[in-house]
Amino acid sequence: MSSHLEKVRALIVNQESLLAKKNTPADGGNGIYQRWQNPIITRHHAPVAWRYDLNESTNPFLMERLGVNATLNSGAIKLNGKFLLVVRMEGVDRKSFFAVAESENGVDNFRFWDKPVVMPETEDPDTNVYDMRLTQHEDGWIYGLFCTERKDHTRPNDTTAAVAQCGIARTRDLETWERLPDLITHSGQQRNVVLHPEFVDGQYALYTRPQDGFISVGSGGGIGWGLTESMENPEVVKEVLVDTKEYHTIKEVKNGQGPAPIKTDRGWLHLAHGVRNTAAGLRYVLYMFMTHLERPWEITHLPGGHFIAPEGSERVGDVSNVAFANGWIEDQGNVFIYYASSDTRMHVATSTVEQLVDYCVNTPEDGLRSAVSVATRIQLIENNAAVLRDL
Ligand code: M1P
Repeated sequence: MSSHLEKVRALIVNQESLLAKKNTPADGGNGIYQRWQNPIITRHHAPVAWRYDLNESTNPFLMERLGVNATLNSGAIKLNGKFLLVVRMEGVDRKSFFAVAESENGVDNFRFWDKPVVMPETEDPDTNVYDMRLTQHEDGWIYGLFCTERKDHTRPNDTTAAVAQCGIARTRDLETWERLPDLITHSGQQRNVVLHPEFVDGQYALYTRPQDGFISVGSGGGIGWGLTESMENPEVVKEVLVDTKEYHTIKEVKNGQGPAPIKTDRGWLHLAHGVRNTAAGLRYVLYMFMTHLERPWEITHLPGGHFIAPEGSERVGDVSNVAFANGWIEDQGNVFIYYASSDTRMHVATSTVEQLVDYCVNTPEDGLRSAVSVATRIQLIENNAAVLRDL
C-alpha cells in the first residue's frame, strides 16, 4: 500500500510527463498550414492542486474535488518573449473561467500560471464568462473582450433562457485586470466581439456579431463592424456588416470573427468561424478572409470553403464536430493558430503570413452553385495538364 504522499507524488509525476511531452508536426499537410500531432492543452494539463484536495486529513481517498471538464477557446498573445494563452477552462460544474498558460515555443510544454485569472465583475454579476479575444491596442493596453452570459430575466420560468453580451477588461500583464463596462450595442445580444488593434477615424473599432437570440442569430447575424469613442463607456451606435451568412455555404447558419486580425502589407488577415446545419447537428469550421488596410470593414479577398475543419479525433467531444479559434500569434512572419476541437481541447497549427496571404488572394471564392464549382475545378485540371505532361 502506498502512502498518501506517494499517491500525491504519483499524480504530480504523471502530470509532469504530460507537460514535458514534445510536440511534432503531424504527418501530411496541405501547403497552407501544418497541424501538430498532440493537443497542446487538455483538461489533464490543469494543475493537480487546482483539482485535488491534497490534504490527507480532509481527503483520505485523494478524490478529485473540483474536476476540470474542458480546456478550449483560448485568446493568445506573445508577451515578454512567451507564448501566452488565456484558456477558457470549464469546471465540471459547467462554469467557465480564464487561466493563463505559458510556453516558450508556442507548440508544446504549456504550463498554467499559479492561479486562474480573477476577473473583476460589473454591478451585474456574470453567470458565465468565456472565449476571450486579446488585442494589443495601439493605445498601450491589452484588451480582453469576452462573452458574459446571464440569465434572461424577461423569461423567469425558462431555466435555459440566457443573454449573451460583450464583457471587456484591460491589462498590461494578464495578471491584473481592470473590468470596464459591458459593450452597449443596439442589437439584441452579442457574442464573438473583437477589438481591432488600431484606431479608425480616431475611434476604437469593433467586430461584432449581432444576434436575436442566445444560440440563434435569427434573421440578422454576420460579422459586424462598429466604432466607439471610448472603451471606458463603450457604445456602438451603428453596426455595418463585414461578412454576411450565406445560403449553402460553410456559414449558412451563422459566423463570427475569431481573433483580432493580423496586419500585412496586402491588407488585414482575418480568421473566423462559420456554422452550418446537418442531420447530426451544427458543424463549426474555420475560414479566412482579408480586408482593406485603410477600410478594415471592407472584404478584399474571401477564399471559398473552410480553412480548418475538425478532423479525426478532433471531431468528437462535448460539442462534437466543432473547430473554433479565438487566438493566433504572429511572430516574425510565422503564425501560430490556436484552435479548439469539439469544445474540449486546444490544438495548434502553424503557417506563415506569406502562405496565409497567398491562400486568401489565390483561392477561388465560393461560386455558390455546383456548376460554378465544376467549372472552377475543370479550369484547375486543365491548367495542371502541362505540368503533368512534363513529369
Ligand atoms: O459550441 C460551439 C461554439 O458555440 C458558440 O459559438 P457561436 O456563438 O458562434 O455559436 C460559443 O458558445 C462557443 O464558445 C462554442 O465553442
